[in-house]
Amino acid sequence: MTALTEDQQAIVEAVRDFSQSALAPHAVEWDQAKHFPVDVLRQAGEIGLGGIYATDDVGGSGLSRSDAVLIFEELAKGDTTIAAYISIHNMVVWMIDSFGTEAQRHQWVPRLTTMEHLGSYCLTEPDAGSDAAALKTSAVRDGDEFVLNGVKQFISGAGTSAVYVVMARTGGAGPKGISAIIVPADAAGLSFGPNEKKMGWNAQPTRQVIFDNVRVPALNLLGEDGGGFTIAMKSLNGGRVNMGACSLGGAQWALDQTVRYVKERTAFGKPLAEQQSLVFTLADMETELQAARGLLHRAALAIDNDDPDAASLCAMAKRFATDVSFTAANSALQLHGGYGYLADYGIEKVVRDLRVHQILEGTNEIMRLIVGRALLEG
Ligand code: FAD
Ligand code: 2MC
Repeated sequence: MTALTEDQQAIVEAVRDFSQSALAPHAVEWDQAKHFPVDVLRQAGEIGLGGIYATDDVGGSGLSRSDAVLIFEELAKGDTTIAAYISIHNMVVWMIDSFGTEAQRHQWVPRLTTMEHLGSYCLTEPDAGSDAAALKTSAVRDGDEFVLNGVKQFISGAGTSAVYVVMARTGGAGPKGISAIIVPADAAGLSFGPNEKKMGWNAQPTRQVIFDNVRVPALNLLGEDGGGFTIAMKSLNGGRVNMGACSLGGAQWALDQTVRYVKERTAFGKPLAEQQSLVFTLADMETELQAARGLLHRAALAIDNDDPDAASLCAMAKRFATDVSFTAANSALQLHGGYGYLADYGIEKVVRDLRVHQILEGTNEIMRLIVGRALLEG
């Protein structure tokens, strides 16, 4: 990774201020209370985090994906769960901003960029997760409306979000039969399952989104009929890099805590920092996090440059960053001994939060599938 520009340094400092003052002091409490801090998300919107790479005529910040990696690492140092939700919200905003008509962009995006309205990304179904192109939720054209039926599973922000971008089947089997449709929360026939009980990510809700003859105007079709799978995948490329950056931020925070801790904690008459085996662990953590940072920035640049190998690089970066960050966070817990296992220290929360990054936005097995296919086809 090259040195930051002056603008990037200013962005990092502003986001760090927000993350350390508005997120970090509350992260443990929100996790325990399973509280989704919508008011704090609105504050994030006020400093431009609701539309990080959306265009400015609809309130976006117009930043690059490379800037976004820096932003998500800083946010995640304060609260990995909230950082990750802000990434999902940005995926939704980017989809409407990039593939929407002028009318759609102006109708939906301005209230999303301020985060007055929150967004949810609806791809996964109870029977279609990794094999996303097998999704069954249908959207049938009836005059100037679509009628949606089906169930989306594990939807982040569901029940609180105002705007749902839903990948639904408007045509035949496979990816080309899928379209992206904007569904507002107040559409009749739309309902939500209970908030799932989870290992981590407790400060944001995860629910089913249920469509029972939900009618929306045909004008809510995003992009072309049959183009929804490609839109969803392009959005995921950026989401995967952001999720890697959220992992990195959480793990970097845990490493920083651990460096401090081993200097203070004594055992066998000297600080833990004088045990060479522990220093080697810290050195490996630092090395792997630096490698992840480099790969994430390489992948973000590939999106910024519209490189043909962007999807593969994003998959590599997501797989690598989420794996090494989870391992580093788990090592941080180990080096804190029994205290690492206590909620007050915040480390066990980061371990729980980072675990799911190896599963969502495409499991790390699917990331290997994407990289492997590109390698063999290239
Ligand atoms: P499956 O696809 O059933 O996979 C099960 C196992 O089999 C995995 O280990 C997988 O890697 C492996 N596997 C499957 N196929 C292959 C293969 N070909 N080769 C090798 N291994 C394979 N989805 C959304 O659309 N929007 C959201 O906002 C959202 N938020 C989420 C939040 C949370 C907390 C969670 C847990 C999930 C969320 N998801 C969301 C869904 C998430 O993307 C899926 O869980 C994920 O893609 C995996 O799908 P699955 O759970 O159906 O697992
Ligand atoms: N970027 C751009 N285009 C892509 C792409 C990507 N990353 N992945 C696939 N495509 C295109 C692909 O090029 C093809 O287009 P075309 O026919 O024009 O060449 C089309 O999409 C179909 O792709 P495949 O033929 O590769 O489809 P297949 O069904 O074999 O595999 C797979 C697709 C497995 C890569 C995809 O289903 C996948 O990514 N699965 C994981 C699902 C996932 O990531 N879910 C995350 C849900 S969101 C979430 O978890 C949140 C927390 C928000």
